[in-house]
Amino acid sequence: MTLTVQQMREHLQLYFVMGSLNCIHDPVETLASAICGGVTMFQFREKGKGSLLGESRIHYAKTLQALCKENNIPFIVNDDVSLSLALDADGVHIGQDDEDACLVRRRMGNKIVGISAHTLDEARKACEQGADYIGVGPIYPTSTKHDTFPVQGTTIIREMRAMGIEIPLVGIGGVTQDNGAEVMSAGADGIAVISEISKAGDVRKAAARLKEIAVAGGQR
Ligand code: TZP
Ligand code: IFP
Ligand code: MG
Repeated sequence: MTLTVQQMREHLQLYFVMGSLNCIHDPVETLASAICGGVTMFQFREKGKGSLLGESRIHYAKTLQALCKENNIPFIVNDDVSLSLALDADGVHIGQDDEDACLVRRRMGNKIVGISAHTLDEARKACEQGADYIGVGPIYPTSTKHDTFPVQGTTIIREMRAMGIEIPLVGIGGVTQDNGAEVMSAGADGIAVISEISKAGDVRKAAARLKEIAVAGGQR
């Protein structure tokens, strides 16, 4: 899958990140409902104490990947380049502490490589290293990830855009139906969420509402 920058921006509109531990409903049903609601990209982020391991992790990943494939939604693997390649996934998302980004770009060929960036310098470096998009956050307080960078608010997105960072960008961390519009108007191409979808009583409805917010807020 080789995407244009414009297609990348469109896929980022509503980026659903999920692990089985984040779900209050069955994870496969959660993703299916989220897709019905309109998510545009998916990240397999199966991590933490009690997450699936070994064969069951692979089987589960393949089930979610098949669901994404049927719906033309890029399936991105968090952290694990080898798993992404083994599954022939659409890409990988790496943080600043993961494998060297230039090496990851080489290993992934022209597949999607997303990088977490917390500062202007990290954003510039991610661009040089060949990232297809960056994830910026946490924008708001979140209880989903504990080892996060300090909360930055939407200012960091505005600053990156003002300083000429044009790369496709999503805001992540505590993004909800109430604040998603602020993330978009700061200059993001999309919003990335875990719990606002994975812990919603009505998953499809939550995703549909977030999608409307992302589409209405798109600036480029
Ligand atoms: N990276 C920065 S914040 C975060 C990740 C993976 C967690 C986002 O989860 P939520 O539930 O959408 O706040
Ligand atoms: N950003 C993103 C993304 N995913 C992560 N796992 C992360 C930061 C820590 F949504 F892809 F941008
Ligand atoms: Mg990581």
